[in-house]
Formats: sequence, structure tokens, C-alpha cells
Amino acid sequence: MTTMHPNNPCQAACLTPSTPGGIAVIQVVGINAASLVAPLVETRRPLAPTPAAAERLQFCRVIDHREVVDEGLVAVRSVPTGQCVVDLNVHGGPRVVQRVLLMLKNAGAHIVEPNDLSAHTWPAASPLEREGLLLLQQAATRPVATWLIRAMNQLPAKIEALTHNLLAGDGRQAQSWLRSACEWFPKMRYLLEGIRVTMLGAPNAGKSTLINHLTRRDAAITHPMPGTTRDWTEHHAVVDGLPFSFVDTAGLRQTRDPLEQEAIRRAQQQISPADVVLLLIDRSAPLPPDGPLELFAETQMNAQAPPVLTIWSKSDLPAHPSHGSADAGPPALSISAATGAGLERLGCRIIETLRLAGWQESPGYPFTIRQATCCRQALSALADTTPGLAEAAQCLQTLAKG
Ligand SMILES: Nc1nc2c(ncn2[C@@H]2O[C@H](COP(=O)(O)OP(=O)(O)OP(=O)(O)O)[C@@H](O)[C@H]2O)c(=O)[nH]1
Ligand SMILES: [Mg+2]
Repeated sequence: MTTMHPNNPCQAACLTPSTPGGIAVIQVVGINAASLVAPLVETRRPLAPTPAAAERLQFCRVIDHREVVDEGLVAVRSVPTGQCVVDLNVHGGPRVVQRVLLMLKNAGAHIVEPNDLSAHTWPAASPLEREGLLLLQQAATRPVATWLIRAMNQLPAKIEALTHNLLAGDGRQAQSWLRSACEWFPKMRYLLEGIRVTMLGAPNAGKSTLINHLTRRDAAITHPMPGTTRDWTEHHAVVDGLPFSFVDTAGLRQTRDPLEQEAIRRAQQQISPADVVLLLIDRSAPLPPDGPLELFAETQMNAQAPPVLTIWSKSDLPAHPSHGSADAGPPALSISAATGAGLERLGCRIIETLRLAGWQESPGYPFTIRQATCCRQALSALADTTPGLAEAAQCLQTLAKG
């Protein structure tokens, strides 16, 4: 049986990732969502919307032409927008999900992206909250999500206070806040997309061992034989609440082996996409005469060079005399992937280098390109010789309106 409501079509989406998982949540939203889903499931109690507070899950069988497609749980609720929301919790195999979505589509639902549903099911208190809720789905760590929730709650009051000051003829507070906000915004990329750190160094410097330690996984092959890593590989980890991807690369050295030359060329290509490069130097081994540093310097000439942190690895072993005294060279961080010494400081150093120290405590700043553009426009209005206070206030009002 098909339930079509041409004037009030229901929308359906799978809210969980499309990868295989234990459970998938398929949500159907619309005034008639319960009557659209009812013929597709067998339940003990009829599907009827209850206020969200009284929502109860019940066991269901998803039935397609008498065939049991899956067994799951279903809940129906009404939300303040007047819509009915049906949550179907089924098994998370892609085939089950596709089949259920197809059944919903045949029953008259529009299949949409998860974001399109949230406007109905999570009515936001302010346009800024709405933008924040959409972005929340991209927060890969809990501290990033917490930061975002705080920012979207604090920002409206901050904008209102600054607008009030501007309209009262005082632009100083707004100017200083807008400057900090514009400085902050480029860092949102690190919170949402993560920080990319490329490991470089001579063969055997300890790059792969360090990556395994940082990610707490035995992901990369390590071996005393120099030249173990060939293809570059990427490994994810969380440091200080921030998402990181560490890129392991082939050791840099002069070689005639064409295969290794290609591996080194690919390692060098991993410099420019990095946010930070870690240049590992094994102080327990003789200093290579013209190896990694020269090959590294070659790529620095033309690349939009990211910051480089020089790291002395294997600090648990005695330093080789060819390195001279520790005080002679540039200041570097000593670490040992064998004992873990210095690794905590390494994380802090990367975060400081990107000027992210204390990011969790930073106040609510703009978190979307649109908001940051409004801030930049307000700031440039204030930079005029005759300060454009009213213009700046208007930019902030636009920011708050969404
Ligand atoms: N004592 C000590 N040994 C280490 C440390 N880090 C790595 N090693 C050893 O050094 C050797 C080389 O380590 P790898 O991590 O494979 O070195 P790599 O830089 O990835 O080398 P390539 O892949 O060849 O470029 C291995 O035998 C490791 O066990 C350390 O901090 N202390
Ligand atoms: Mg390696």
C-alpha cells in the first residue's frame, strides 16, 4: 500500500554513516510520517506520535511484501514544529539501509541528506545555533564539539552587546573583539578537518616508530634496516582533544635505486599539504653527510613551506659524537619513542606552533565562513578614518541573522 501526500511529502534520511555499522538510524519526518511508515513495519502497538518526552521505543519487523527485511526498534514522536518524526533503528549493513530507504521512497517519502532533516527535528533557537548544529556533525572529537556548542551559545549575546556599543558610538571593544575573531577563524580548519603532520628524516630515524607510538597502534612497519617505509601512509589520532593525521614517509637519502627515488619524491610531495613538518634526526647515529637535510632543503625552496620542527629522536641512546654538543645546534626537542620521553611536549609544541595553545578555553568566536566574512567586513568598516560604526553594526546584525 502506498501513502502519498503530495502537499505534505515526508522526508527520510539515514542519519548514521554509510559505512557498515552495528545500527543504522533511519529517520522519517513529516506530518504524515507515522501513517507512511505504519504499513512497512509490524509492531505490537500502533505507530502514533507522542510528545518527545513520552517517546518509547518498540520492537518492529520491517516487512516488504511479506518478506522480513530486518528486525529493529521504532519510535514515533511529535516535535514543536508540528511534524511527526519516526526513528527506525535497523541493522547497519548497507544493504538493509538501502532496502529500507527504497521501501520508504516507494511509499512516497523524499530521500534527502541528513542535514535537511535537522531543521524539522532540532529546531534551533537562533540562526547561529542552526549553523552550529549543522557543523556539529563534523566535530571529530568531544572537546571540539564542546567548543562548538559553547561558541554557538555565546556568540549571539556577544554580537548583541557589541552591536549595542557600536550604535551607542563606541567602537573600541568591537574592534578588538573583531580582530581576535578574524585571527581565530583560520584555526577552525584545524578543529574540523584536523592537523596534518608529515614526518620526514633519514632512513631509520624512527619516523614509523614515532607514528605507532602517537597513534597507539602498530600500524606502520618498523625495522632496524634503513629504507623500510616506501609508500607514504596517513594515520589518525587525537592529541589535546584535536584530530590529527600523521603522515609517515620514506626516509630521505641520496640513492640510485629508482624505486627508492620515487618513494623519496613522494615523501617530498607530502611537505606542502602539511600543517607542520617534523624533521627527525637520529642523534645516536652518525650525522649523514648530505642526506636528509639537503633533500629536505631542496623541497623547501619552492614549496609554500609549512613550519618545521626539528626533533632529535632516540634520546634514550647516547648521542653520536658527530652531532657535537647539544647546545651547539638549533634548539630541538628530544624524544624517545622507546621510552615515551618528550612525546607529551611534542604534542604541545605542535599546538603552540599553530598558535592553538589554550584553544579549549578560547571564547566563542565565529565558526563559519559566512560569520567570518561578516566579521571582516565589520572590521574594515571600523578601519575607515571616519569609523563606520553604523556600518559595522549592520555587519554584526547580518552575522546574527544567519
Ligand atoms: N632505542 C630506540 N630505538 C628506536 C627508537 N625509535 C625507533 N627505534 C628503532 O629504530 C629502528 C628504525 O625505526 P623506524 O621507525 O623503522 O625508522 P624509520 O625512520 O621509519 O625508517 P625508514 O622507514 O627506513 O625510513 C627500529 O629498529 C626501531 O625499533 C627510539 O626512540 N629508541
Ligand atoms: Mg619507516
